[in-house]
Amino acid sequence: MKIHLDEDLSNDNTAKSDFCTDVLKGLKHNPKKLSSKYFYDKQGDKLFQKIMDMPEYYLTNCELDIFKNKSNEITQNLQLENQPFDVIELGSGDATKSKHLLNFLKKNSFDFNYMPIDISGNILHELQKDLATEMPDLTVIPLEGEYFEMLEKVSGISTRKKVVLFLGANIGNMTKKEALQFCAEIRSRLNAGDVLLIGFDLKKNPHIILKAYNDPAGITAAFNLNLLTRINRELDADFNIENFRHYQSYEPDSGACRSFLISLQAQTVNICDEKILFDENELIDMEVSQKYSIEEIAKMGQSAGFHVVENIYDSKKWFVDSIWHV
Ligand code: AVJ
Repeated sequence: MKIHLDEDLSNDNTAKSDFCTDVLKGLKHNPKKLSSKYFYDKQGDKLFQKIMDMPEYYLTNCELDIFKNKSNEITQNLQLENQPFDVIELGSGDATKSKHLLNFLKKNSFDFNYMPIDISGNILHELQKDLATEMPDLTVIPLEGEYFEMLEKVSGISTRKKVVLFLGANIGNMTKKEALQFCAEIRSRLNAGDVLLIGFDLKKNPHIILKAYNDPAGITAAFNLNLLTRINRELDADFNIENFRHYQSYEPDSGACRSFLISLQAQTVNICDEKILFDENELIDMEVSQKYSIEEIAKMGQSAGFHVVENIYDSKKWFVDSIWHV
């Protein structure tokens, strides 16, 4: 049985004006900032794919290593017993990693449905097609929309135990404070017995981290600059991409790996019928990719109201999927 529940939650005009409001608000802020959640248009998806294929970008392979080789260990820590459950994945994308766990669970005859949540209806559609051939026995219930809204929706259609996956170190794009709020927000939508499995990139040799985001081929730079191109196209703006340059930093003590764009000259940019002034060398704060220690992860889980049950590492111990129970 396949149920399709996605719906168009926003028409194009409100989406455009929300984007506009957000961009203008960010660029009027001091220091200027743009949200990395807007990186992922069609070209941005392609560039992120290229990033994941770079030898320097170790994160994907580390987490894939965990799901390929430790799905058994993960399963043992989900306290599944004999009850049916829902595997809910926040930001599933093409589910490259989680597929290994889903396969393991199916092979071991667990009774569960898979509910991928993503803001890209396109990606969900592809995933659904893909899973229909690869895992025909799996019931897939795709949910298109914002994480929290879709979590509420799940509670409306199912009362089964929830196993929530939030992979890929996507939590790294939040500041530590935002990340804690986010986890507490998830916690408030879960019940006793539910589980959150969350992927964190760990603090490690700072050279390794910086190289993953400061690649010599300039793919990460293109990924950042692509947001200006997107703003030009979607918000009738006139950024001259050549007048901006990517700068990456990593602070080993705080664990913040940060992307900036530097304005190479004093310039004015028109966006949504407004003028935004840039000084020479003025920065746009583009993205944080926060790295954590195991202690910081444990503290965050507890502060958000979870029991931190287990940490599953890749073979290099560079990445962790942390399992938290309610
Ligand atoms: C998708 C948020 C995990 O921060 O590592 C990769 C995005 N940015 N290179 C990350 C990203 C630059 C990525 N996440």
